[in-house]
Amino acid sequence: MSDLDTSTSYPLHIHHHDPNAKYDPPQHLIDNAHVKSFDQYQQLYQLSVKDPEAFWSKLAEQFHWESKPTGQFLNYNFDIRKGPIYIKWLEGAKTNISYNMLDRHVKNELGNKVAFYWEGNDPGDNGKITYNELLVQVSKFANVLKKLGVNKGDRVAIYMPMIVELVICMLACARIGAVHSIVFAGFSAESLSDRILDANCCALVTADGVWRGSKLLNLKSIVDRALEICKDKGKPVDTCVVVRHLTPFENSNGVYTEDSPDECPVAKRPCTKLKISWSPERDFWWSDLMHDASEYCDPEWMDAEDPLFMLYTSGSTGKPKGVLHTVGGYMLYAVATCKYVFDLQPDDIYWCTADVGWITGHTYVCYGPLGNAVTGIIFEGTPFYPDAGRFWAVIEKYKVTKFYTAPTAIRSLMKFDDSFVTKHDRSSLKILGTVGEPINPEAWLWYHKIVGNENCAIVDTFWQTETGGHVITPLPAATKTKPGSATFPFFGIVPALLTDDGKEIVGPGEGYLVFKQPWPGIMRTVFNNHERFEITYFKKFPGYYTTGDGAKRDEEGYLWITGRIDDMVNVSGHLLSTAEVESALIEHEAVSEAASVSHPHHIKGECIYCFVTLKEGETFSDDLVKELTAAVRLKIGPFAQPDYIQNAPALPKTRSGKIMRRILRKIAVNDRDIGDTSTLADESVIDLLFKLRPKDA
Ligand code: 6R9
Repeated sequence: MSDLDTSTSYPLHIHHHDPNAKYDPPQHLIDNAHVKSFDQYQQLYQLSVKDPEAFWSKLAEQFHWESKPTGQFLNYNFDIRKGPIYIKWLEGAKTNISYNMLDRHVKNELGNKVAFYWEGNDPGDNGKITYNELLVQVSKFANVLKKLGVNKGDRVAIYMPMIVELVICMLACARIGAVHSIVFAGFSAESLSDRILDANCCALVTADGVWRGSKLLNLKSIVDRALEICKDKGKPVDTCVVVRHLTPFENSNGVYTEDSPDECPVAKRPCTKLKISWSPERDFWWSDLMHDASEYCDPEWMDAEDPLFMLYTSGSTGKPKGVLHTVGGYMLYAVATCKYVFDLQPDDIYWCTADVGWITGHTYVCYGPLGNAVTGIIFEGTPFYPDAGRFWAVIEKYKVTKFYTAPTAIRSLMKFDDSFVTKHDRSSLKILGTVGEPINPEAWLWYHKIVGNENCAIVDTFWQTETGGHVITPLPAATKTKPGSATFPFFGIVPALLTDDGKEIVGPGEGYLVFKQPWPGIMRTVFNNHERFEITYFKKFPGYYTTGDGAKRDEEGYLWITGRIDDMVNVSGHLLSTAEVESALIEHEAVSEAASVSHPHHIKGECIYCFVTLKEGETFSDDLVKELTAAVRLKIGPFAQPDYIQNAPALPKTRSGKIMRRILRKIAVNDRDIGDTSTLADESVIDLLFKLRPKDA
């Protein structure tokens, strides 16, 4: 049986509406759109794939380049049989992305435009920053970093909530040529330390704490534990910069105590009693460092192929991969995809709800909107706080025109009465985007009908940390959409569907989704492990970039992503490897073996279902389940918490000892139709495992 059988994982694709029903682009978008028709899309697309240089050099003209490319515009090898994989766009050209996000707009007299509105967790907490002000803050923090000894090429870890300082910090790194490595501030101390160690970061920037909904997170204490681990492993981090976000200004020795003044730095109201500890030789308050930093900082002119940032993504072996993106190509691609897919116009108020700790936040909260000089929103809160109408309240408050969120958020919000949506004025909305996982048609239709009032284009954007930006997506004024389909390739993308033995499927069919040639935003390597890059993405099908997703093409050429075909689980749009979860379980003293698989979940899309085999003499109990759940939360982070853990006295294995996850996926959903079991070493385990399924599963 082929790996492509994902039918058990994706019952969300229930097509009880006509799967070929098509939705026209809204008329109001067309007149002013960058791409006004499907014909125009096709013409531009043909140019983009036949003559990438002609297409991308035109788009590159809007940016400032300190000098021109010295070599070929595009130089690459995608075929591992011919030698090492490499991808180089505009090699030798010099630029700086922070200059292009900020100075360029200020020079074009856009300095007084709002770059970001900041909307805090509490509806009363908000702020804004203009392009002028952002340039000043970025320059100051760039000088701070230099003073702390951060040099071009050094890695800086960032572990921060959704506050403006997060974007300031990213751009400050980019300004001096340091490589930012952002770790989502929901990861545990252990995950954070793993990433700091792998990237060999010289400094860490964080904040004291953050409220997420009604939950308080003491980020500094997590950071303290992470840095403790780094020290224990012989690689101490000397510098930790802390943004004062929640704790009030200090008493005389700079440390907050229970009797410190009681005013929050974010808002004039009583502050959170957050206790933080301080290592004076290592820890610095952001505000102290910024106090006398100079407002001018010349950008470091970077080669287009110099690294810009790295971002960890789960790998199927369990160890996360440091995906590396470079300055020139990523800038071109982030800015172009954002412009075309959201059809950005000068007066847009653009809101991407993703956390900057994920790639969607990198590209579509920070670099994409800034590069297009639009006004964005940085949102610290959650969709449910103070109530399930928060998204729509924020849309009303700022008159948001382009909105981008995840299917998991849509599914969890559609459970509530529609009045949570409809009581807010959403007439400003024009385009609604989704990303992170396949969107089921029911959720798509609710988004279109209830949120969009049938007046907005829906863009279902398929892409990956590795692709840097959208790769399969509709264009809002050009593409007729079908609910659940990511439709057609973006400019420069040549998709193909392959059979298990690597043959291209022409016309309708289902197969492995691969890409045939590079686009500017594709990752360049796995940090410090180029071999892993080649093996993961270029080995299975030589000559192609392999996404790891399956897809099908219908009679009209529309592409429908069917989901991961490797051992990955997509929980609420966050990719996790099953191996990562298993290794957290196995660390528990009662566990001898563990296997985890994806299980469908009506809100999260997928969740984690675990099978654990206990050591001799151990007994399975509710308490043990609680402990194991806590172990995964602690090791990876709360979002990775399994929904089901079942007792498995034995696991179904092949004769060579490989766990047959395909069978475990069936058991997890109580599907007795398990297919071929001829390679199983012991068939009796199957019945036993069905019997031991948890009652609530
Ligand atoms: C941007 C992002 C990548 C994986 C990807 C795929 C899934 C993302 C999707 C989608 C169906 C969409 N995915 N967008 N599946 N339709 N519109 O999410 O990056 O965190 O690296 O995840 O997410 O499985 O391979 P990342």
